[in-house]
Parts: sequence; structure tokens; C-alpha cells
Amino acid sequence: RHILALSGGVGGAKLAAGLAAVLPPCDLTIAVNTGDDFEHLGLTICPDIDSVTYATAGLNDTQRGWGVAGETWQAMAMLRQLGETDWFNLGDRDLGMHIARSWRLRAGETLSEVTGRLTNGLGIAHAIVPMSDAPVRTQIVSDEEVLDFQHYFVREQCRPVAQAIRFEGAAQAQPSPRLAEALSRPDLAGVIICPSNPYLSVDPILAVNGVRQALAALPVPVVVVSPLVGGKSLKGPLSKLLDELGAEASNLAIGKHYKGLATHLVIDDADAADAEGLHALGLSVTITGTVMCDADDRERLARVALSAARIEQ
Ligand code: FO1
Ligand code: CA
Repeated sequence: RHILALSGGVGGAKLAAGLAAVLPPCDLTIAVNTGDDFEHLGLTICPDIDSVTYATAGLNDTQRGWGVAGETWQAMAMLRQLGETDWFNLGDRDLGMHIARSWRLRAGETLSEVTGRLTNGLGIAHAIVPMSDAPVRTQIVSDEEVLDFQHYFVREQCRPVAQAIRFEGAAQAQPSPRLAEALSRPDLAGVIICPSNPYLSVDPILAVNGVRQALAALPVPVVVVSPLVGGKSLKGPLSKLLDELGAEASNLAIGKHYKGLATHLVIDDADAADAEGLHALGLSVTITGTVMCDADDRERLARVALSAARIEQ
């Protein structure tokens, strides 16, 4: 009885770590968004894979929301002194990750192989896999330019007015071997979509060639854990982007967005009133606390999501 989890960064990573804490490695595949990946200072950076990896290894900085806890910034200080660009903060330990990933990729390993190597190196036995080994780049189209997601989000602080979002390369990208395998396993018992932004973090995964169709055709529960609490995204600045794209941040909008795909929504106590409208869309609903502050919260929500998928552990 296997579970496939789909995850972006931060919020999704916490639930992914919770699932890894309650399921044995053989029962879980975590497929991660790589649309936020980009090339920077000659390195390949995979923010969402790293967020899931650090959270699962217990190394994540919970205050900042990204990167490694107890990080130091000596390399960054040197880069700044050398006049190199410094808008993207790379901690010393985090840099070790990017260096290892980048040279292995350059030496010919696939992103799946490298990710397996790096997660194993941190003592993770669970499968954390990229959505695809081919590059997919989430890009924000504004009236002035087309920006890779990190350029838009971190460098430009979401200032450009967005006209569209696109997942460059997704249509030609094949699912990674482990994602493809999970989707076709006869013992696949359920899919859990972690509480990541549907439009920015989950849509790129669904846009990978064949993934949306494969998910829609599955005869198993597909449980979406909503990233909203009290009708608000937990992370502020992206609400501007969603407004500009006309994407509504409500559980009802999320239910409609995943129509034909999701069978179940897990929503926060603060949004209990949304249940009725979701039922009307044909979705079953679980109402629970979805804010994850510590390991207990993560594991409890993981168990709630699994029982919503009718999986008992
Ligand atoms: N987010 C920031 O807002 N500023 C940064 O300097 C930054 C550096 C960074 C380095 C490594 C990494 O894995 C993530 C990093 N993030 C940073 C977070 C990341 O860019 C975003 O949180 C997500 O991509 C948005 O979902
Ligand atoms: Ca992300």
C-alpha cells in the first residue's frame, strides 16, 4: 500500500516530513516541484527539493522558513566583498548542497540520481524525487519582461505586475522515473497533495507531460491538504501575484481548481464554513488544525491526511 505525496517548498515540506515520520520508506514517494529551480553563480539551486530534504532530515530553519538551521554566512560575505551578486542568500552549509548537486549534474548524473545521493547522504531513507529530470522553469510574464520565479520572488520582491505564469519546458518534460513508477504502481493506495501553493508549486508538477492525466485516471483517493488558514495563504507576498492572475485564494477556488483530480480536501478549523460549498462540488472534507509548528503537528496532520485517504497505519 503505497502513498504518493506531491510537494512544493515550505508548507508542503512540513507535511512531507510528517508523512516520512509516520510511513516506512518503502510506502512513500515524495515528488517535488522543480519549477522554482534556477541557475545562480554557476550552481543549480532546487529550493523546493532542498526544503523537503532539510525538513525531512530535521535540518530546516523553522524561523526563516528556508535553508538550514544554525546557518552561517561566511561564503556570502566573501562573495559580497568580491563584488558578486548577493540578492539570493546562500548559507555556508546550504552552499555545500548546491556545490555537490551542481558538479554531479555537470558530471552527467540525472537530478533524480543526484537527489537520491544527497538525501541518502543526510540519512534520509525515504524517496524524495524531482517531478522530472528535465528542466522546468516557472516563469512570471510581466509587461516588461519574463522572469524566472526566484528572480521575480526574491530579487524583484514580487514588484513587477504579473500577466501570466508559465511552466517553461513542462509539456516536453517526462515525469522522473520514480514519479512515473509511483503513478503506475498496482499497490498505490492514495495521493496526498501537500499544503503548497496550488498555482505556483503544485501546478508545475501537474503540467509535467502526462502527470495530470495519470492522476485523474487513478482509482484511488486524492487528498488535498489546503495551504489556506482563515482564507489566507500562510506566506504573504504571493497573494499579490495571485490577485494579478485572477486566481482566488479560497478553499472553494482550490476545490474548483483541482476538479476532476481531487476527491478530498483537508481544511483548517478556521475555514470550517467552506465545507458546505466543497461538498456541493462533490468533494469530501476533513476539518482540522492545519498549522504545523512542530514535529507532533506534522505527524498528526500526516495521519489525518492518510485517514482521509482511508489509509490506516
Ligand atoms: N527566499 C528569500 O526570500 N530570500 C533568499 O535569499 C532565499 C534564499 C534561498 C536559498 C536556498 C533555498 O533553498 C531557498 C531560498 N529562499 C530564499 C527560499 C525560496 O526561494 C522560496 O521560499 C521559495 O522558492 C518560494 O516557494
Ligand atoms: Ca517554492
